Amino acid sequence: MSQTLTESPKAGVNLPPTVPAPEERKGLTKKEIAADHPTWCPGCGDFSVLALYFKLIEKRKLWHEKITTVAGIGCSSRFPYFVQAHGAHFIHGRALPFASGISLSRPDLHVFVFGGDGDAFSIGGNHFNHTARKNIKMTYVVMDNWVYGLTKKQTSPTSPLGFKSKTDQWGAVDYPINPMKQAIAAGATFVARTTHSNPNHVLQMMEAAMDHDGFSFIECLSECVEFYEGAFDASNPRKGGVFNLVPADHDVTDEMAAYKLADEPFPGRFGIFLKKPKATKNAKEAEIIRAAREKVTGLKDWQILQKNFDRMK
Ligand SMILES: Cc1ncc(C[n+]2csc(CCOP(=O)(O)OP(=O)(O)O)c2C)c(N)n1
Ligand code: SF4
Ligand SMILES: [Mg+2]
Repeated sequence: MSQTLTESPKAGVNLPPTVPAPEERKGLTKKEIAADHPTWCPGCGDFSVLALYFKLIEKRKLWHEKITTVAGIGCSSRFPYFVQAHGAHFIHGRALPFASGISLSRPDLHVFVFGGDGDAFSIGGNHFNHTARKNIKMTYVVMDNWVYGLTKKQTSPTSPLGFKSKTDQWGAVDYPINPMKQAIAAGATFVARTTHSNPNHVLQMMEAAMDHDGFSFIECLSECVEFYEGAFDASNPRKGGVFNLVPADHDVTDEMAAYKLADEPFPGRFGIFLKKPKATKNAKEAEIIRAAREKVTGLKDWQILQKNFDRMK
């Protein structure tokens, strides 16, 4: 479902008279979509991701009632608090099942999920795999800072070996997961990588993800200046690092080629690694519902119930 939302499914029919007709309706401005003042530490990478989400909403003329912003728990997961639209700050690691319900029941909405590396790959790791394999339409942005920020510096599943934290005083000994490999292997149909330090690129990736019909995943490096300062310097040209794009001749439908890109050592590549068409669970469920409804066309509710009881005899 493309989200160039310049029209309402109820265009001109059920809108209350105070709401202008769709053609007169202007897109939201940042001022209208920004809610509370973000409570992140000054300099946190998450500010950049939020600002670009506002920009996306402005640019693509998404209206309040067409956006759902969902998150779990963590610094990054505070995201929905700061967006003046419908959304949910849900249980730690459980943002994806909650968002799946929204996506499957309201195909007219675009569902955005934001969260951290702990939320996505520790406690929520199971849900990540299953949402990806089901190809449920939504955009999931993991703001990866390689640490648990909210709980003040524990090792996360993406922390590199040797990272000293409150849970690994002598340095992390567990091998980190690679979010891009994980997403590709789990069956995500859109997999991209970006970094908070390149705003234009973040916006580009979010737009492309939003337009993808399926589960779109973005790993966005987002520095925790409090507990992992300098983690991503090697990917930031302003800090002496390199920002290498996915090669122009990369075939985004080639899963093996995407996996190879994901295997490059840090700072790796930035851009769209994988994008392939595949039927969504949304489309499959819609078909099941359509076929079930067809079977009972013209029947009254009590006749449908009677049919069910007859079948149980
Ligand atoms: C069920 C449950 N377990 C543990 C916690 C404690 N907790 C809150 S946030 C968090 C991890 C946050 O790390 P991450 O998801 O990477 O987000 P960040 O703060 O780094 O953005 C943990 C362990 C919790 N709130 N609920
Ligand atoms: S603790 Fe880290 S992740 Fe959390 S708001 Fe501060 S800088 Fe950002
Ligand atoms: Mg984190």
